[in-house]
Amino acid sequence: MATLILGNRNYSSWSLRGWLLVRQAGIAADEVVIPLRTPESATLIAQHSPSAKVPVLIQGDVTVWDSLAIAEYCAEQAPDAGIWPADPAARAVARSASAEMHSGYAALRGAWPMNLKRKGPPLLPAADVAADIARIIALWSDCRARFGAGGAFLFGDWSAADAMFAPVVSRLTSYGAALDTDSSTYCAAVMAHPLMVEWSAMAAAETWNIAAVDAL
Ligand SMILES: N[C@@H](CCC(=O)N[C@@H](CS)C(=O)NCC(=O)O)C(=O)O
Repeated sequence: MATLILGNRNYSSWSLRGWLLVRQAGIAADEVVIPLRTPESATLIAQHSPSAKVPVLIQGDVTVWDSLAIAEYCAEQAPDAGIWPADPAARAVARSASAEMHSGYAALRGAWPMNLKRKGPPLLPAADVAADIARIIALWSDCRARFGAGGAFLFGDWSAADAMFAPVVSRLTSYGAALDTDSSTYCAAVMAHPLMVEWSAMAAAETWNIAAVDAL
């Protein structure tokens, strides 16, 4: 049995990615949830993670401590799980999109932290956040147009690219971003995916609160 170390499900965007990937791969894992932004968080996470960040997947003597690395590990462990699209061209674009997500959109991530339980009114994005959202929408539209015909997700069937963007989908949904019909339909499909529904229900049941995030 593997172990998956996660942050609070309501707030930990990177953890959501890791969890979606591990579940898609069908890797059986005990889950350890560490609440973020408490005085003990860093010490508790550092007991498992060389980077002191979550998510971390531990399987036997292998430790994988980054969500994109977890995607690749899951793809190797479960080659038939569809972690990456089967078509090489689609796969190359899916990896590019995932890497862009992994290292980009700092304005959006900073201004609109993930908060699945958010019930506040829609927020108007500042210019730098709006620019990130515009780029994301253009990227989604390109993936869907070129590779999405077989299903509701970026490359048709659910893949690592959808897992990587799932926290952004949650942010655009919970902060009420104005979206075109196609992006809105894609976001609804992601939020309705059974794994997202399962994660969201667990997030809703959490009692930890991060006041600074809840105030947004
Ligand atoms: N590049 C890492 C980033 C992970 C990351 O920044 N995780 C945040 C939580 S979402 C974290 O562990 N923060 C540590 C803390 O808040 O103490 C990944 O993709 O897994």
